[in-house]
Amino acid sequence: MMTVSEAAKAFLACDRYLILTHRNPDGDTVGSASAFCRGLRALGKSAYLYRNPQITKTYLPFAEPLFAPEGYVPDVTVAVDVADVRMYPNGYTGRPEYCIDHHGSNPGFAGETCLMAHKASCGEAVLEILKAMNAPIDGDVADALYAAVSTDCGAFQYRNTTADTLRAAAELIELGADHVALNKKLFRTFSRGRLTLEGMVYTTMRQYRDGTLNVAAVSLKMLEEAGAAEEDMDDLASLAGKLAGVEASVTLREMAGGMVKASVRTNGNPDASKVCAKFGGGGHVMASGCSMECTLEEAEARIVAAMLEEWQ
Ligand SMILES: [Mn+2]
Repeated sequence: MMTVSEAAKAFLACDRYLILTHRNPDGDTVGSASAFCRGLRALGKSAYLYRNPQITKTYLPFAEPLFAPEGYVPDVTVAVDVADVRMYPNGYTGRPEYCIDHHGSNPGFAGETCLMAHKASCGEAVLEILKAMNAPIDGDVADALYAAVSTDCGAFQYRNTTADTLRAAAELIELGADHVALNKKLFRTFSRGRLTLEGMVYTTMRQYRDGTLNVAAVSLKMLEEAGAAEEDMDDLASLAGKLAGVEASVTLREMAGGMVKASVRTNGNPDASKVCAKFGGGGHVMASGCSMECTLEEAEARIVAAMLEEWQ
């Protein structure tokens, strides 16, 4: 494990960088990678991003101008926000020399890791490292880091948000991040397909246990009728938890091939990871997932029974 100053020293000593984002890329990995890449360039280094084919429309503007050209040969590869080798981006087969991360579960797969598990986002770790390197931080770097920080803490609403998260955001605004435009783009703008689908979810969700358990079931037919694409599915599992009186929620999503994916969210009771373990899944006490091979109706009956059984 490297400290921030050890990481800064190591990064100042290298010259040609390739930066890796993770599989199913989110705002934190893309924003962190983009900012780190631009910061390294401002220090006179050569730096590019691995061409992660899964980056969606929302985050592509941060990444695309920095994608490595065909045949680029780096001296070092740095993974950012990559929690595990299973999270390597599609097509990547190497082993990164360095990793900057904030996932406490990171097993240290890279040569050296700077792990800041107390941070809500990897973006906050990158900000500290860039400052320790005395890298110039311009508006583009600040924008990318603000996107990273704000998306990983759900616009400063998730439980991982701390006073330090807000201080990092404040610092980024002072450094030129356009937080008003970014908040609008990242949190207040949705496709017609997404809004139509949300309407369907809200009007079809069902309550159990005197309204303390809420279940939303999303069928393939609903997706088609709503005109919703894969990129419209972000954070779908948070909708069912918004109903007043709800203590736990389940979001079921019908997948192609007869599978149903379940996302369970609770206040801690029942233990979501125990519920999902019954179906071969897992995760955290308050947020877990699992898959079942059955119809949506069967999945709902099974998971509701499992929830009631685990509920203290
Ligand atoms: Mn992250």
